[in-house]
Amino acid sequence: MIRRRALLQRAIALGLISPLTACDFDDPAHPDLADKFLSAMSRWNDMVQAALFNPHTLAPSFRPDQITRPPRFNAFYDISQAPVVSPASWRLALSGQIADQRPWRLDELQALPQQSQITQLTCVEGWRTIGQWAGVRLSEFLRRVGADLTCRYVGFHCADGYYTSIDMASALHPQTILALSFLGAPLTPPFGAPLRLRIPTKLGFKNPKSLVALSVTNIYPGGYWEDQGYNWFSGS
Ligand SMILES: Nc1nc2c(c(=O)[nH]1)N[C@H]1C(S)=C(S)[C@@H](COP(=O)(O)O)O[C@H]1N2
Ligand SMILES: [Mo]
Repeated sequence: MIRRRALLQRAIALGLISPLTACDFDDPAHPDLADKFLSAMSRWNDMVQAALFNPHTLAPSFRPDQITRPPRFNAFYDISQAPVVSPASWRLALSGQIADQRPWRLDELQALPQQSQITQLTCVEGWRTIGQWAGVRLSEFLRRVGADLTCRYVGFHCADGYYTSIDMASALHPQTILALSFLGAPLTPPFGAPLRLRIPTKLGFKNPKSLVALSVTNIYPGGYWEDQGYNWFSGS
């Protein structure tokens, strides 16, 4: 809060906002001012969150009896509209700063070492579910394909057109996995079949389902909700 106030005061001193009253944010002469200010604050917030991020701090784990049943679905559409992907023809496309960009098949991912976790998924809408996901550590996958781990972003695209991106430090976190299964069985279509990102250090919308493409890049990839104003880092 102190850093935010300092930023605000600097902005006023620079004449970026003047005079500072709530009404001026709605000034019809400057319709984008509030939006621009808030998105600048959100980007500032990203920097602070990234600086505070501890790559060794684990998100809480839960006991099997704490798992939420049935699991709760969420997407930008109704559950009946969830994409159904054929596992046999599915491929994960790779692009950006990755040495080996050969697309990956499902059986190849299944053959890699799997990590299981019972963690909580928290949606910005204000609900949480506890589930058990298993899959390949993203850090392990990125090393295997020769990704440039000094890049800033890992971006994801999904079968339903959804997309999002995360910072490299969070991508390399030990609990960040490319999940293939839920409760010991392969993922089902509404919950991200055949492959989803599971990242318990970030909010639900940073957990893209039904992945079709992954990229490693220094160009800010944004995201479906992020581009509509949700805070990009959205993590701990
Ligand atoms: N492909 C895709 N992934 C997505 C979404 C989506 O609309 N499409 N919604 C996100 C949001 S907002 C949440 S809260 C979680 C919900 O995951 P769940 O359905 O497994 O609970 O998925 C995230 N991943
Ligand atoms: Mo969400």
